[in-house]
Amino acid sequence: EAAAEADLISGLPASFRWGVATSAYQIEGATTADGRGQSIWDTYCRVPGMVDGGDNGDVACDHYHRMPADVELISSLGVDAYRFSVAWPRIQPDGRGPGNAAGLGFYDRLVDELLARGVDPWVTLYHWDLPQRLEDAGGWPARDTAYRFADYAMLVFDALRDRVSTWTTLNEPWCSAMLGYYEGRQAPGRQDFGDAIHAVHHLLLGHGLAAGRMRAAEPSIQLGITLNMGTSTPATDSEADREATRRADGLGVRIYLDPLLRKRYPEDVVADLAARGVRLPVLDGDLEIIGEPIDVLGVNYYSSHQVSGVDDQGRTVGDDGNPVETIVPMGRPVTAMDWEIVPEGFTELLVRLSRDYPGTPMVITENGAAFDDTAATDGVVADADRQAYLSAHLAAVAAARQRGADVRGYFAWSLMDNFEWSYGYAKRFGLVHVDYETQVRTPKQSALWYRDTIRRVRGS
Ligand code: PNW
Repeated sequence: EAAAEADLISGLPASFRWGVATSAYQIEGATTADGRGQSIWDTYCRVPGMVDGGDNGDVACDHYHRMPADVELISSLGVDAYRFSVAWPRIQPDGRGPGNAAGLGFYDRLVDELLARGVDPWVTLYHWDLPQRLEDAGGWPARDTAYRFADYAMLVFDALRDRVSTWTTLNEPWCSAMLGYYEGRQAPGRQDFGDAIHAVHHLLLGHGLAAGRMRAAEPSIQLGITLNMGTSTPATDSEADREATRRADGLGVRIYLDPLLRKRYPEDVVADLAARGVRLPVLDGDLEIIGEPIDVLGVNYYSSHQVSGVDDQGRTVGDDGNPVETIVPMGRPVTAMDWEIVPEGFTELLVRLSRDYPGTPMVITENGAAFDDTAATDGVVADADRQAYLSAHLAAVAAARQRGADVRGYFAWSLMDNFEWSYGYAKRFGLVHVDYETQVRTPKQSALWYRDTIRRVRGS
């Protein structure tokens, strides 16, 4: 198995881009330094019961104070690129107004450190840390937030555009909208389906407004958005299961990709929403803005799902009056997140995207796994499970390329263990182990394997 995977991985071209990824709130800490304002995650972490262990991002990996050493660590892995996000409340503490020079200064120095070591900076403008003031004014369900986002994007863009060529507007708008405003499992923890659907549209609008302004200022930039996606398959061939799968894919994948790449929302999704009494708040001209051409589609992949439209009582409509959509385990091994390990779902997703949405190159902007690592002993963290996960999924990417999917790069999630949102510090996704008592970083076996794999594929 490992040998077959290694063969596939060896077939990746020398031009394939390799990286590691993080996000601001998950690693930086220093949440009050240099005039940073409060974000919805600072607030959410303080609501009792929302985050495991009562954890928060106040200190995290203390990356804000350890950045040069962390860049050295990144460089030691031999990657081409580092994907990080900018914390909006460091740039605009209240979500509007002029840029905070001290906050911008941190990312300015980070970019310089990366470039000095030959690592290409990939900037993500929004990885979930909305300024709390904007949430108080309505958050993403409010249209104004899209315009605020575009203003913020231009502040960062103007500060870094002379050195940064690859820009991602949003990370995983599905999580922002659905987990944040419908399921309440992420900040700001609201639970209203209509609000979540309004958030979807305003996130996309914010992306389009920012993308249009960045492109107008600098036509040559590499511009993209990152979506989390998986393959949904019906649990059985029944009509109910096939319909539930269509709906899951509609709200998980097509409600984003159709407006972004075809300038329209999918008709079946619009009809499903109408049946639930909800409407996308589209104004004239919005789809033209959202459909601003992008150069790269960022794909985050962790798992795939088997979907059923029937609940455990045999019903197709639940107590809430909505059609049933349940996930039926496939009986695969799982990670520490309880997410099933389904590498072939990754291949299927990439091949399907390249067929349904041709012409847009893809980069894997996140892929990785949490496992219950043993603590670092004598400088060694033996994480064979993570290495096996990465190997299987890189091979899945290579297999998708052989079937015509235009995938140009891969970023492992994550550079180091960090604040895993509502799971706190208990879930470790890092290639590098972090001791949160001492902040000592120890590359795990998977990190060394990743470094050697990159070297081998490059042939250097
Ligand atoms: C992504 N889901 O989140 C995020 O981009 C990262 O910040 C995060 O650390 C990583 O994946 C691991 O969780 C997701 O429920 C959160 O399907 C939830 C889901 C998917 C991705």
